[in-house]
Amino acid sequence: MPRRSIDFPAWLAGRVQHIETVLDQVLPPATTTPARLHESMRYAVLGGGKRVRAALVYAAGEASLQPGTAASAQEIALDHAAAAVELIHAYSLVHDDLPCMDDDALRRGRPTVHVQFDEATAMLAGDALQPLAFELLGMMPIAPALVVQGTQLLARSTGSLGMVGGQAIDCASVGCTLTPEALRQMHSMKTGALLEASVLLGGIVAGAGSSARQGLETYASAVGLAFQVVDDILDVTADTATLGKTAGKDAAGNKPTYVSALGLDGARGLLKDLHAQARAALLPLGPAAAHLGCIADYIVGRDH
Ligand code: GRG
Repeated sequence: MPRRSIDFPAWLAGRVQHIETVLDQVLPPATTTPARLHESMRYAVLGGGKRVRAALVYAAGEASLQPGTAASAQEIALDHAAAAVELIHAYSLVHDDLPCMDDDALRRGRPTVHVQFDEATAMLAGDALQPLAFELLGMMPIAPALVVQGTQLLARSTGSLGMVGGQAIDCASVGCTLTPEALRQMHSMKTGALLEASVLLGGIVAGAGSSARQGLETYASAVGLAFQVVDDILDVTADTATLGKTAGKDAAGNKPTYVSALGLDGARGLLKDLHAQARAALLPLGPAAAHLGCIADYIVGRDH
């Protein structure tokens, strides 16, 4: 696709600022009973984050917009969809950080929710963020058939056949060596499914036709996987102490990663291929998909 001259950093900063406002508005006020639960939900969601998933919703929406549809209704629906994927993402991070999972004390440079509040509150915060996401989808002011499609997509992508299933495989694989294919399946469910759903949700909300959806699907699956490959590369390149790690395990010697399965050069090669696949899939969508192309560049080139 010929690269349009666009100011992507300014677009992204604008979208990030916008979704922060939307999230602030859709979350219950910290003063509403039960106040501690609402405070913890707000803490989990509003504490920073790159907002990649929201940006994917907006960019896919732009790429798929159908002439003649009421712009304001579509904008509201995209806001709801973008907020929904960020709420689900926040819930997954809160639960992933719990002592029964990764037992992490820091997230986004601050104490994790169970450290800042307590374990039961963190569990409930995640539990409450998830239905709030689906409530937002249910309130999208677009054709009911599209609301149903979007809701089903997000439910499927985040359940046992998607994100939660991927997490279950990840938990079960601690201490094991996974083949590159098994690793791909685990990550495409655990991390890729929500990233993919973000792209497809943007397309659905904006009324994308079947050929546009096909391009979005190919783009989304390449970008979803690329995100995890970058994460694994960053784990190693940001930590020289990992040089002696065991094949198939992460820096802590526990979890399988792309670097441990393919080596650093192999992982970088895979990343290059995925980037090219994502870019090529956007060609039929034309210049309207420029921001999606830039997000692929951003994901591949990110350093945190
Ligand atoms: C516990 C239900 C449940 C699911 C957990 C996605 C997931 C499944 C856990 C996240 C664990 C993790 C750190 C995975 C690595 C890749 C990843 C999703 C990183 C965090 O996403 P970013 O970088 O985070 O988009 P920000 O903070 O920018 O939103």
